[in-house]
Amino acid sequence: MIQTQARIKVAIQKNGRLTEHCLELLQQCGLKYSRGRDQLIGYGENMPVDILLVRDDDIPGLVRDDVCDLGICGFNVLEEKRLAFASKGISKPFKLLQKLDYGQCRLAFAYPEGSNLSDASQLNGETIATSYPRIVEDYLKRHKLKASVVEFSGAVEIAPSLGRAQVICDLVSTGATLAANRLVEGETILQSVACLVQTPIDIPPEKTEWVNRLVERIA
Ligand code: PRT
Ligand code: ZN
Repeated sequence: MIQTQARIKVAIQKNGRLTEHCLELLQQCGLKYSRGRDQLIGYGENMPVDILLVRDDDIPGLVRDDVCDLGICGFNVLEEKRLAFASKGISKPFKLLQKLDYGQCRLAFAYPEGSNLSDASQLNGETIATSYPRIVEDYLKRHKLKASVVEFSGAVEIAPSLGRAQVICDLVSTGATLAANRLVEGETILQSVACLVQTPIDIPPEKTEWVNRLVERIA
């Protein structure tokens, strides 16, 4: 391992859809790392770069707080967290460096099959279930629609059959999950892909060379 005080930390998803892609990308950048079983840090052996494995939802905050220099997560998560930071008066919580070529999906409304709802313009007075309440509320505000938003942390597709909401807004890639839950896809409100972000805090000079090198290699 290269011994230096100035090790770069890159946060990636611990266990999910983006994990393998992120590890592969870092390996393609030439990074060799060692990681014990169940360890949440991979230590770079040939570069002063360590990998932190965390939940994707924690990545924007770790980058914003400069705990990690770089992070990779979905644009959907970044945008939801950006709006959360903005509501607390914190602007520019991270620098979006690059969109990557994996993790493609869209955040879209979906309506129960056979319902009289089929279009976002009909959303006034309805209840929408989503894991992305801030993005949905922002959309409603921009389109001057008044609907209630109820937050689900997962399995959003079940909300209409539970009677909890008439409409959902969730991530879609193939559409198979919507079909299996007898939901019909509507408007896309956000296109998403995995993104590389950097802390908004100035990178100290002893780290800049390796941060730049890594960012260039990823590009
Ligand atoms: O544990 P952790 O919090 O880290 O993981 P997570 O469960 O929040 O995220 P994970 O691993 O499911 O997804 C990570 C990221 O992958 C997301 O934030 C997106 O940026 C991206 N991604 C790409 C997707 C999908 N495609 C996707 N299809 N994330 C989720 N889905 C889900 C969707 O929510 C729905 O339940 O897959 C289902 C729909 O898929 P289709 O193919 O049936 O349409
Ligand atoms: Zn998550």
